[in-house]
This record gives sequence, C-alpha cells and structure tokens, in this order.
Amino acid sequence: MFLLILSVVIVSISARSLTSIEMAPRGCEWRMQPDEGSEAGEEPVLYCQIRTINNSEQLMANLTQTQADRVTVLMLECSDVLFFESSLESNRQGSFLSGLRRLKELKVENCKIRNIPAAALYPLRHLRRLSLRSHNSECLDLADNNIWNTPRDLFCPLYSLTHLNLTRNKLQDVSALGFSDWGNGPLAPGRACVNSLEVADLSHNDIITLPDNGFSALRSLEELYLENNAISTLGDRAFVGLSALLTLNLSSNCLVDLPPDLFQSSRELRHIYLHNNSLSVLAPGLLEGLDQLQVLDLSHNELTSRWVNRDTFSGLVRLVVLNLANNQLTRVDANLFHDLYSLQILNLEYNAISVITESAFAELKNLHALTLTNNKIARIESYHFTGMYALNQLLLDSNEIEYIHPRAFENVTNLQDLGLNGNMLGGVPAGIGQLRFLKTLDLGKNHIESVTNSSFEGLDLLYGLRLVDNHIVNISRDAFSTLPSLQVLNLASNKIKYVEQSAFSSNPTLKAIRLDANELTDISGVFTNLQSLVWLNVSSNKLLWFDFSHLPTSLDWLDMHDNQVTELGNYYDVRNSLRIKMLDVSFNLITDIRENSLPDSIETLFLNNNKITRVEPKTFLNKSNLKKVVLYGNELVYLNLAALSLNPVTSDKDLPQFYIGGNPFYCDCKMEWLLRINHLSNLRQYPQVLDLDAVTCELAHSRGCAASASAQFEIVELFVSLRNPLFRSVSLL
Ligand SMILES: *[C@@H]1O[C@H](CO)[C@@H](O)[C@H](O)[C@H]1NC(C)=O
Ligand SMILES: *[C@@H]1O[C@H](CO)[C@@H](O)[C@H](O)[C@H]1NC(C)=O
Ligand SMILES: *[C@@H]1O[C@H](CO)[C@@H](O)[C@H](O)[C@H]1NC(C)=O
Ligand SMILES: *[C@@H]1O[C@H](CO)[C@@H](O)[C@H](O)[C@H]1NC(C)=O
Ligand SMILES: *[C@@H]1O[C@H](CO)[C@@H](O)[C@H](O)[C@H]1NC(C)=O
Ligand SMILES: *[C@@H]1O[C@H](CO)[C@@H](O)[C@H](O)[C@H]1NC(C)=O
Ligand SMILES: *[C@@H]1O[C@H](CO)[C@@H](O)[C@H](O)[C@H]1NC(C)=O
Ligand SMILES: *[C@@H]1O[C@H](CO)[C@@H](O)[C@H](O)[C@H]1NC(C)=O
Ligand SMILES: *[C@@H]1O[C@H](CO)[C@@H](O)[C@H](O)[C@H]1NC(C)=O
Ligand SMILES: CC(=O)N[C@H]1CO[C@H](CO)[C@@H](O)[C@@H]1O
Repeated sequence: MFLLILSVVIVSISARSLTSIEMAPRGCEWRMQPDEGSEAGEEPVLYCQIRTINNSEQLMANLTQTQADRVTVLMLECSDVLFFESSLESNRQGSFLSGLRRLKELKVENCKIRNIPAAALYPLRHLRRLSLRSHNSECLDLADNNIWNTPRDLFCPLYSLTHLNLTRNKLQDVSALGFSDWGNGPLAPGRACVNSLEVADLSHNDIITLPDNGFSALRSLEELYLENNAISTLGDRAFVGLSALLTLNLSSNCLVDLPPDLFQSSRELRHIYLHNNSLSVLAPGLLEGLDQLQVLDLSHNELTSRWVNRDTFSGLVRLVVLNLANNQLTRVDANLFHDLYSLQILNLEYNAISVITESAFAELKNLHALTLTNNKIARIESYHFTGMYALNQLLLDSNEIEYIHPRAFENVTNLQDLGLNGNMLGGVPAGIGQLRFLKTLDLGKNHIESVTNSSFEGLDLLYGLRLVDNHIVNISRDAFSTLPSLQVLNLASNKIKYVEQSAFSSNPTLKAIRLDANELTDISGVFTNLQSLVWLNVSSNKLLWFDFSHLPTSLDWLDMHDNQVTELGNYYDVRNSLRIKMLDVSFNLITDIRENSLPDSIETLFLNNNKITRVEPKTFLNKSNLKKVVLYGNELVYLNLAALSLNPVTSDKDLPQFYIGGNPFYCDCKMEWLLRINHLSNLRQYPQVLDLDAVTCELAHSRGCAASASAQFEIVELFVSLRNPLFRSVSLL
C-alpha cells in the first residue's frame, strides 16, 4: 500500500534527449535544473502538476517509452492546497515508478507520506539519490511504521544509492534504517546492503539515541548529518565502521558527554560539528589521532577549563578552524593549543576567560583571526600575543581591559583589525602605533578623555577609527594629523565641546564623520576643506547657527537634527555648488525657509518639528531632484500654494511627496487649495501631499482673507462632503 498525496511531479530526462521530446504531457512543462554530473551543467526537467498520485500514474502511462527510458530525475512535490486522499497499489508491473528504469534521483518533497512499500523502490536499481521529506503535519515515522520496519527490503534493492536524505521527518530509531551489519541488526552479519552510501542526511528528526554499531554497514559514508535531533546518548561504538567518514554534524542535540573511543574508527574525519549541545566534559583522548581534522566546532556547550586542557587538542596538526565560543572557559594556558600550528581561526568569545598565561597563543604561527570578545580579561600583558606574526584580526571587545602593555602589540605586526570596544581604557593604548598595517581600530565605549597628535602615530594605513562613547572633550588641531589614510571617523556620544578649526586638515581622505550626540555649539570652519567628505552626522548637539558655506561641496548626506539652529543660512549663496541629497534639520528652531535655504541638489528634506511660520513662494521651484519634504509639526498658519509650486516635473519622475500635518492651519479661502492639491497631479507642477488625513485646520472667522460667512460655510461643507478629517478641530460651525 502506497499512500501519497501528490500535486506536482517533476520528471527530468537527460540533456542530450531533450530535442527528441516534442511536447510535454498535459499539465506539464519542461524546465532545466543544475546537473552535478554533466559538463553542460544543466539537465531538462519535466514539471507537472497533478492532484493526486492516481493522476500521476496515468501521467506516467502517457509518457512514451523513449521518454520514460530517459527520465533520470523525478521530483514529487505536494502542495498544501491539494490534500486529497489517494493511494497507489502496485499493479502487475510494480509501482508507477516501474517504467522509469533509468531513474537516478527521486525526490519527494512536502508530501503526506505515511507508508512506502518496499516494492515501490524495488525496480530502481540505478537510483543514486533518494530524498524523502514528509508533510509537516503528517510526519514519516519509520519506527512506528509497519511498512518501514523492513528496511532491508526497502533499501537493499538500491544497489547504486549514494545519497539518502531523510531530513525533517519524525525518525526516532536509526536501527530501523538497517544501516547495521552487526550481529543483532536486522541484516545478517557481514551483509552490507547500503555500502555504496556516501551521504546520509538524518537531520531534523526525533532521534534520541545512537546505538552501538548502528551505522556499521556504511563503509563508504563520507557525510553524516544528525543535527537538530534529540540525541542524548551515544554508544561507545556508535560510529564503528564509518571508516570513510569526513563530515559529522551532531550540532543542536542534547549531548552531555562523548564516549572516549567515539572516533576510533573514523580517522579520516575532516569536519566535526558539535555546537549547541550540553557538553561539559571532553574525555581525554577523544580527538586523539584525528590528524586530518580541519574544522572543530564546540561552541554553545558548557565546557570548563578543567576539560579543555593541554591534552584536549593535541595532535590536531591540520586543524584550521576551532570554535570554542559560548562555553565556560576561565583560562587559556600555555600548551593548550600547542600542536595547532595550522590553525587560522580561533573563536573564544563568550567565555569567562580572565587568565591568559605567557605564550598561550605562541604556537599559533598561522592564526589569522583571534576572537576573545565578551570575556573577563582585565590586563593585556606584553607576552600575550608573542609570536603571532600572521594575526590579521584581534577582537578583544567587551572585556574589562584597563591596561595594555606598551609592548603587547610588538609581534602582531600584521594586524589589520583591532577591536577594543567596551573596555575600561583611560586613554589610547601606548604602543598601538606599532601596528603599521592596521586598517580599523575600534576604541568605542571606553573611558578615553583625550586624543593627542601622538596617540595614533604610526598608523599610516588606518582608514576606520571608532571612538564613540568615550569622554573626549576637545578635538585639537592635530589630533588625527598622523592618520593620512583616515576615511571613517566616529566620535559620536562623547562630550566634545570644541573642535578646533581645521582639526581635520591633515585628513583629506575623510569620507564620513560622526560627531553626533556631543556638545558642539559651532562647526564653522571645521569641515570646509574636507573635499572628500560625503557623510556627516552632527545631530543631537547644541549648534546655534549654521550656514551652507560651512560644508564642503562633496557632501551628500547631512544629519543635523536636534540642535538649536534658527536659520538655514546661505550667506554666499552656494545653492548650486552643493551636492547635498539628504538633509535632516528636524527638531531645530528654524522659523522660515525660502528659495536659498536649500541647495538645488536636495532630494530628501526633513524640516519637521521646527518653528516654521513661513515658507516663501518658489522655495522648492528649482529643486529638480526633490523626492520628499517633511514639514510636519511646525507653526504654519497659512501655507501659500505658490510655496509648493515646482518647475514642471517630467513624466518619467514621480511627483515629490510632502508631509504637512501637525500645523495649526487656519482654513479660510487661502487654504482652499488643500482640497485640490492631490487632484493637480496632471499639471505636474505641485507635489503630492501624503498626510492630508493628519492635516487639521481651524476656522478663522475674524481674520485671514475675511471670507464671507457663507463662503466659509461653503469651504467647510466642501471639506465635510469629502469626508476629509481636516476639520477635526473646527471651532466654528
Ligand atoms: C493521457 O492520455 C489520455 C489519452 O490520450 C488522455 O485522455 C489523458 O488526458 C492523458 N492524461 C494526462 C495526464 O495527460
Ligand atoms: C485514488 O485511488 C484510490 C483507490 O484507488 C481511491 O480510494 C481514491 O479516492 C482516489 N483519489 C482520488 C482523488 O481520485
Ligand atoms: C536534504 O534535503 C534538504 C531539503 O530538501 C536540503 O536542504 C538538504 O541540503 C539536503 N541534504 C543534503 C545533505 O544534501
Ligand atoms: C551543521 O548543523 C548546523 C545546525 O545545527 C548547521 O547550522 C550547519 O550548517 C551544519 N553544518 C554543516 C557543514 O552542514
Ligand atoms: C539549539 O538546540 C536546540 C535543541 O537542542 C534547538 O531547539 C535550538 O534551536 C538550537 N539553537 C540554535 C541556535 O541552533
Ligand atoms: C605634536 O604636538 C607637539 C606640540 O604641539 C609638537 O611639538 C609635535 O611635533 C607634534 N607631533 C606631531 C607628530 O605632529
Ligand atoms: C578645550 O579647549 C578649550 C579652548 O581651546 C580650552 O579652553 C579648554 O581648557 C580645553 N579643555 C580641555 C579639557 O582640554
Ligand atoms: C546620527 O546621529 C543620531 C544621534 O546620535 C543617531 O541616532 C543616528 O543613528 C545617526 N545616524 C547614523 C546613520 O549613524
Ligand atoms: C536652477 O538649478 C539649476 C541647477 O540645478 C541651476 O543651474 C539654475 O541656475 C537654477 N535656476 C535658478 C533660477 O535658480
Ligand atoms: C612582546 C614580545 O613578546 N615580543 C617578542 C616578539 O618576538 C621577538 C622575536 O621572537 C621576541 O624576542 C620578543 O620578545
């Protein structure tokens, strides 16, 4: 009995025969899919949609013999919407797959599979890849399934099977798969049924234990995926027989320890993934003899320094990546990594390391990246990084470092990235200048109070410097003068009151500066000569005045929100020499804007939450790239339509979008255009107002253009009849 609910059938045939196939059966189409085996790289796929397996049987019958003979890949994919009961009974020729004698790959995806009869697979002698993935709600469970408990019959006929993918089912018992050729297994001793299998994916199932000898027949197995199961116990001999194994993934299980002899017969292992278990113990000798091992991931476990010691990694002479992050290590002793001279990446973040003994990393001659973030290191001594000439990246963020020995960086001369964010440094570490290849330096969130012209001397290649969240008060003229390559400088969230004029004059390559969240009152002359600067954030300061002539012409993006500027000055009228596209001057004290308050290049403009009472006519007229203007939350009582007029916008561009709500408008005849504004779009000389529903207006019965009571009434009627909530605050009716 073969119970499948299928809606889609994909049949593939080998590339060279595509031309001989004139047309696909009804409801089908040919598609291409990548073909690992062929030089051409693609093979044709016949893609069909069917409601149930009942139809698919007929479909197969409709394939010509030539077509059927050439079908090499068949994919059955079910869709949720077509969830009909159906069944397939093997007829005298066997199952509907019987005709597909050359089938190489069978993939059943997202289907409601309950049972698969052994006979169904029987004719598929050439099958190399088998992938079965049941529907979420109807999970395949080999253990509880009467049909599947004779796996010997199921997999045995598949002489050529190399790939078996049973991911995301509900398998509980691996012995049901018949991968054992040991005495008590379902197969007779020595009988190897699936010994051509190279890749087995059993991940995302409900396996809780791996018994002794459970995989002993899989002598060719190279990759075994067991991640995301509930495995808590492993037999001492669980992997016996897996002598060809290269990759083992046991991550995201419930392992608390591993038998010492687990890898005894798998000496070819290259990759072992054990992360996200509950390992607190690593038996001495566990990894002994794995001299081919390249990647070992032990992160997110509960390992302590007691079990991670000088013997743990001995002999792993080819190890390239070692991940010990998120454990409970407290110390790194000398000799811990003594044999790991091939190691390139070592991750020790999120432990509780406070002790690093002399020369702890000295043997790691090839280490490129060392991550020690989120530990409890308080001091960096001269000997900590001795001999690490190859180190490129050193991350020490989020420790408790208050002291760095001036010679600590003497040997890490190839360092390019150094992270010291979130420590307790009172100044720029002395000796940092020895890192002459350093490109990025993160000193954010420390207790640094000043930088002087000698702080960074020697860092000729540094292009990114982060000093955010420190206690710096003054930036003196030459603070960064020894950094000729500096491009990105982050000084946000300090206490900076003064930046000396031309403070950055020795840094002509600066592209981006963050000085936001400081106490600046004046930036005139500070940036003017930075001809590469494109990005500047001076928001959340105390700037009292501003003039566009303060800015270099290269600037593209300026955030100046949350200051105390009253006017967008443009004394030298540099409107058309600027390149600014984004200007945020919201939350200031600006009272009015006019044509020369804005550069012609402007695209996005935030003017919200100011004190604007007046927008002059033509303000936006010549801003041909304008996309968005936010005038929300100002003190506009009247807004003349002429203030919004634009040069005709060509039809290939969208009209600019304006936001004008949250202003205390009076609605008399002068404001009557509000009702029409969004109907003027065909003129293409006015923007769209996107927040009309947030516009309120008050009736001005004794002021404004003194419209007659009846005229006013008409306007009100008009608004009301449009059901526009403009009149939420109408005071007179
Ligand atoms: C198979 O062929 C028969 C007879 O030509 C036709 O009636 C039927 O619709 C075909 N079925 C499919 C699924 O193409
Ligand atoms: C499929 O066939 C089985 C038995 O042959 C039948 O019970 C079932 O109703 C059929 N399903 C559809 C959708 O025709
Ligand atoms: C098994 O199938 C799943 C889903 O079809 C796929 O994501 C996964 O990569 C496959 N496993 C292997 C080892 O190819
Ligand atoms: C191992 O399994 C984890 C899931 O826990 C997955 O993220 C990782 O990619 C897998 N590694 C390999 C090499 O398949
Ligand atoms: C860790 O493993 C548990 C099951 O043991 C799983 O539920 C969880 O998603 C895994 N976490 C990650 C980050 O892979
Ligand atoms: C740093 O400033 C001091 C005093 O202002 C000066 O003597 C010295 O030459 C400067 N050093 C560099 C590298 O500019
Ligand atoms: C900062 O510079 C100003 C002006 O040069 C000076 O008066 C002040 O003392 C300096 N403050 C510090 C902390 O260096
Ligand atoms: C600019 O500065 C403000 C205030 O500190 C901050 O909230 C914002 O994220 C900064 N913008 C960017 C893009 O860094
Ligand atoms: C309008 O802007 C363009 C550049 O965007 C400039 O060349 C032209 O002089 C401006 N015209 C007026 C009238 O300001
Ligand atoms: C600080 C430090 O450990 N410096 C060492 C750098 O390498 C030379 C040569 O190996 C040693 O002599 C230094 O002691």
